[in-house]
Amino acid sequence: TNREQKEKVAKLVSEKVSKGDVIGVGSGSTALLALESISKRVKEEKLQITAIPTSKEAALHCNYYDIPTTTLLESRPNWGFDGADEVDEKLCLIKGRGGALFAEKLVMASSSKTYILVDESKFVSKLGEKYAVPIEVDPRAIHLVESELIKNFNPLLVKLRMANAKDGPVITETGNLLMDVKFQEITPLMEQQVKAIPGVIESGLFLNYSVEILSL
Ligand code: DER
Repeated sequence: TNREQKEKVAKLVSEKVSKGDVIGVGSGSTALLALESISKRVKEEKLQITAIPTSKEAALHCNYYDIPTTTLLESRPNWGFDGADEVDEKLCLIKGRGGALFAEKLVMASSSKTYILVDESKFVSKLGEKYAVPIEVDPRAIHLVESELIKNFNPLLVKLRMANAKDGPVITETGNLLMDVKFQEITPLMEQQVKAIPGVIESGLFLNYSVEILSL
């Protein structure tokens, strides 16, 4: 089953842990399974690690598993792990379904290596074929960003991400909004082209990071 597969990958990650590591902890369900298996090893072998969580969700999970946390202000990860929505053969990723992409990219960019935990459903031949790309935007910029995206990329769809458990749009941990954009095509320069639009805080295009895929 999917859960067995995820547990296998999660176990793979816990073997990467060394005593004293500072580890970037990703967000999402697969990263949570990895954290669970890491916490078991930490307890058994008293490994004394510190986590840098990429969301309040991840921070709460570190707390639940008694893993001490720090932040990028005071520390820097030796390595990290995270999930992804899509992975292509050039190891380019789409992330951000969970809405934590700003901190996830910050922690990934700060780590020398990030293990990306994915089951086979995440592999694509063409990035963007399954998932829209989340773009985190300052609320004042949503109309500007929408018109710039349409002008520059002629996307198939641009949608403001609406909340389920509250009225109105999802508000991210940096206090911004998310637009989910279905692009016709994703090219190598698009991560920086999207970022260059005034008001864009971050995008879910992770096109050139030191990642190693741990797949099932
Ligand atoms: O939102 C994110 O970037 C998460 O890492 C997501 O892409 C993967 O979540 P999952 O492990 O629950 O599929």
